[in-house]
Amino acid sequence: MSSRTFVDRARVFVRAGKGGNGANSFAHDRVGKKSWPDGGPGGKGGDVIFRATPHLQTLLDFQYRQHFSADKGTHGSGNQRNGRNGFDTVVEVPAGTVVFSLENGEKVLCADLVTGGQSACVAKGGAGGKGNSRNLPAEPGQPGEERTLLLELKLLAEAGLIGYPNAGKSTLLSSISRARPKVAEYPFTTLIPHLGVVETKEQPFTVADIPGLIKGAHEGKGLGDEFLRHVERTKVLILVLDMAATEGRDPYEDYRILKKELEMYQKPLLKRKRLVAANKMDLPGAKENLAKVKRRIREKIYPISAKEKIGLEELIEAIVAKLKM
Ligand SMILES: Nc1nc2c(ncn2[C@@H]2O[C@H](COP(=O)(O)OP(=O)(O)OP(=O)(O)O)[C@@H](O)[C@H]2O)c(=O)[nH]1
Ligand SMILES: [Mg+2]
Repeated sequence: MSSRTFVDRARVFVRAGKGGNGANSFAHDRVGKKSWPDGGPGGKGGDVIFRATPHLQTLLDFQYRQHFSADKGTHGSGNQRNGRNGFDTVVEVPAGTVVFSLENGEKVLCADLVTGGQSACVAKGGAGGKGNSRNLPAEPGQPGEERTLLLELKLLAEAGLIGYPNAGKSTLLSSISRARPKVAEYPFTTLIPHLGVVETKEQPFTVADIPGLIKGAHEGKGLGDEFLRHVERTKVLILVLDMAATEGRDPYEDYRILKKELEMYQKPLLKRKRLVAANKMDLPGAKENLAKVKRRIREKIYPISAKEKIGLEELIEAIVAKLKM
């Protein structure tokens, strides 16, 4: 997917159907001497329903269509006949879409549609009005709910790659899966998240490669940190360090800053199961740096070369083990 077709935010307007009016009707006997009320109730207005589908990966369609409304209920009629209920409008959204409604400028969580098939009513159709058959005046149908909704897509991956730009995240994803994100020797090559499936005999799993993080990302530096939302749902994070320090930074400092940025984005991300991958071990200086870093980091570190495909099996095994925990 290109950065033009991957869209992970949208604003839409939904309006449910109005309920049909209750009928104001009178029945008469044959000779026309007696009459009695017999108005039936109006039908209920249709709901607007959002349903998650695994077949969509982007909110792109909502750039072209933002208004969704449901059918109205029809009016009741004489002889106590009910109006017909309005048809619901079902809108498909990608699995992983979080729906917020905007109420007085505040974002209120409305639904979290995580798995395919899951659905939520985002605007309820108005009730039909009662007819006059109860010896009370007929009532009009109620209006359907109307809302402004904000949609946010959070990708569903089991593992997420976190690292500085150029650390080799996209190279790693392409070495362990069939995904082919762009790889280049300049920072911020990856602008949108990419997903790949790692086919292991035991347990295939999905990995998300996201844009690089830098110091101050939580203040908007670099590409900012908002794409971290795509790893919010992962079970394991893989911190990818450039152990050869090809850009002159200290790999231990990178580790510290990445953790800090995770914490600043959302504290629980720091508690997420995690692995450290020391990348670019094929380059000079990497071994020495690894030895230094090992003295300062208590976590187990997996030395790899994403480019030369070294150490990847051990890393994959470790990810599977964490996923099973
Ligand atoms: N020698 C060597 N080079 C690597 C290795 N992994 C990645 N590279 C190189 O490092 C550069 C950056 O790789 P990418 O995979 O694009 O890095 P990234 O982390 O995805 O970068 P952003 O998308 O900018 O965040 C490319 O020139 C890769 O060829 C490795 O294990 N060894
Ligand atoms: Mg990349």
